[in-house]
Amino acid sequence: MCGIVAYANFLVEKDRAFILNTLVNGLKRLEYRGYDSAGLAVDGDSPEEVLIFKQVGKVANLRALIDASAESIDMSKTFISHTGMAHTRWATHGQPSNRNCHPHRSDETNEFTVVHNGIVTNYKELRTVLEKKGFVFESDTDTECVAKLAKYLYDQGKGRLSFTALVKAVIKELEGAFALIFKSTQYPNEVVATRRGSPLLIGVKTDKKLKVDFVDVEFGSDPVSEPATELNDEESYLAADKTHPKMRRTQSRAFLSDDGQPQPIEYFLASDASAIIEHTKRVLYLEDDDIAHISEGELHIHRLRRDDGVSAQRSIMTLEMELAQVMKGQFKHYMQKEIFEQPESVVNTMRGRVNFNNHSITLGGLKAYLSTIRRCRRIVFVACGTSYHSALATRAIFEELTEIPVSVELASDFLDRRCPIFRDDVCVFVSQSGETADTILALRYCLERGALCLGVTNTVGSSISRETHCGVHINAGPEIGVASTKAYTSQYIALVMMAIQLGEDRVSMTARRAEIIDGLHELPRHIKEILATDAELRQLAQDVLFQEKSLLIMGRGYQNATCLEGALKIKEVSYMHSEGILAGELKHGPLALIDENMPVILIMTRDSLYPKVQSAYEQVTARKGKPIIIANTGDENVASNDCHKIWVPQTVDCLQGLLTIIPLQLLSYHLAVLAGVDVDCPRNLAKSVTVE
Ligand code: UD2
Ligand code: GLU
Ligand code: MG
Repeated sequence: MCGIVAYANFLVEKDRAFILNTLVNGLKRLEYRGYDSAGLAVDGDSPEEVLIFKQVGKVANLRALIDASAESIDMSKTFISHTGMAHTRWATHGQPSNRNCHPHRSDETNEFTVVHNGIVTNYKELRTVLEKKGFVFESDTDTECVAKLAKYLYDQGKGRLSFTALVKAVIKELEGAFALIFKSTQYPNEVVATRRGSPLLIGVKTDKKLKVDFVDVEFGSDPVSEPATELNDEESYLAADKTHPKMRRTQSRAFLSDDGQPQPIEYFLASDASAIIEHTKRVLYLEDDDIAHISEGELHIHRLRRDDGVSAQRSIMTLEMELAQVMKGQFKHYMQKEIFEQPESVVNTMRGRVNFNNHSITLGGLKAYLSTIRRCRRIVFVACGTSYHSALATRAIFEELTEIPVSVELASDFLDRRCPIFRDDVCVFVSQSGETADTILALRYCLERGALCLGVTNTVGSSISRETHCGVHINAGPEIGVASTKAYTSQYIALVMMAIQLGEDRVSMTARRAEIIDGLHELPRHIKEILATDAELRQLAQDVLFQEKSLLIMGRGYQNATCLEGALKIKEVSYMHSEGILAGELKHGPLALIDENMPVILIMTRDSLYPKVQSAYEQVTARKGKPIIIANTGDENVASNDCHKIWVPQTVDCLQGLLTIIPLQLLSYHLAVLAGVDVDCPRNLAKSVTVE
């Protein structure tokens, strides 16, 4: 989820200070993504030695740690060829701490070192197996098992596997998502990079012109699938692979020199282009299950499996973008980037927790507390702002699946009222940062009264995560834009998963739970469909809503929370007044606002309340209002209406709010851009509200 940088020089002499600087500066370029700790690995003075530096907090702290070691290590030592790698971490498994920092290693001699972005979901099983084999783990991370597994398989193969074959064997065992870089004292000056579901690219820097602008993918025979006995055969293919590397290699056409002699070259590997763009603009993006091997100046790309239908060439592209542009990728603002990240972030929230085949959910953080929670008198959600809306959005499904009374409280008001709280209450504190001051105060208040306290947060190691008895990390990755977008959808999903798990002892609701889990499965695809309508939404913002004074967003039932959250997005980033209105309340006041000039968005998706929302539509149009309707794709009744429409795919009622919020996030973003607002840092607001 966070940052990876690696650097390999071949026949280009560099000193240790330069190499360390290159890695640290690369990490600095990735700082904008957010992270909680940083680390790196470079060669020591002999080929058997690897130096690892790790530090919690900012990259500057890592820099300071390295500077402080300048006395004891020779910064001017030069390397003609070398590979080093670095990482910024956003903890998902294990607190942010020095021992959980990457790189992780196979053993005390640092034989294999690894940096990793993502989540290995089967790490527990791997860890158990490796512990049985005698490996002693040093961290709480999922990543460490990758380093240990590499060593285990290396030893199994009696050291005869090529680095590529070894990494192939490693990733065959991994489930989940990863971008990984491997370094090893067994393969000096070599590096292997691989990915599945997490981005990774390779920048190439050489004085020579590349012969061709692509690298051929090598589908050669797959050493790890050879029979195991092969491993023992001295003359085996594998032995030849390592001892006579040149015999087998076909040099990539791109790097062929005229005289066939090796040529000086540098490679920069990174999880995003901003880390390397200052060094080279020629980059190649790896595909899932590519295994890139850099050795002796050559780059070879292999596939995990042969004939899997993936293109046989990786093109080397020239990045034309300037640094500032690259930082946000194709996006102009973090808010926009984070909105568009949602097809992936929602998957990360579910990763390793949802089994779509047998329709079950396991939230590791709640396991030990399930029976206590099920016995509680009521569940009280406490949160502020967007997090409060995520609790509102899931209240009904919580009540339905658990049959426990649920209340949802704004933290400040909860404290003002000094709400009665008892030992048999379960209180759930929702906060993206885990540092929201009002929510923390409410948490301490409930702890004092003996309630069981749960946290739902995006930040491992945050105050709320630490001070609650148990909880769920939403694993949405760092969120930088002040207006919360991907954290909202991830919180929403985390709460739905929680409700499903709490209700799993109710046989009568098995089908309902299965239906919701199927809905969760479709979610990324549905979100992508909506994101694809962005241009239309921008047009709508420009033609219809921009420069209006006010905007009312109406809906009911499951969509009430969407109305409130949508209105919050619009006011916080575009400064336009906006109000979310429960459609059932229209005739009790808000209807007075309606005339032909008042902009209204009405959420009219197909659920049990559809007829009631239709009546709200009638009430509005009868007053000459012209609502923009958010409706389900294919709703002919809405299609025939003479009004602006925003289409969203239909899903299970309790998940529909995950989809209806997306066009509102996009509209608020476009309205903000049109109004010239600094979208990522709207006036008067802070990302994490740590004051009361
Ligand atoms: C957790 C651990 C992981 C491993 C795994 C075992 C972390 C961050 N994750 O992943 O290392 O042990 O379980 O299956 O270490 N928690 C709170 N308050 C909160 C959020 C979480 O107390 O606001 C607790 C939670 O009860 C659990 C731990 O923190 O004990 C980690 O929660 P998680 O959601 O990351 O859990 P999981 O199973 O994904
Ligand atoms: N899951 C790994 C960890 O918690 C990697 C997290 C990341 O992507 O930074 O250490
Ligand atoms: Mg805790």
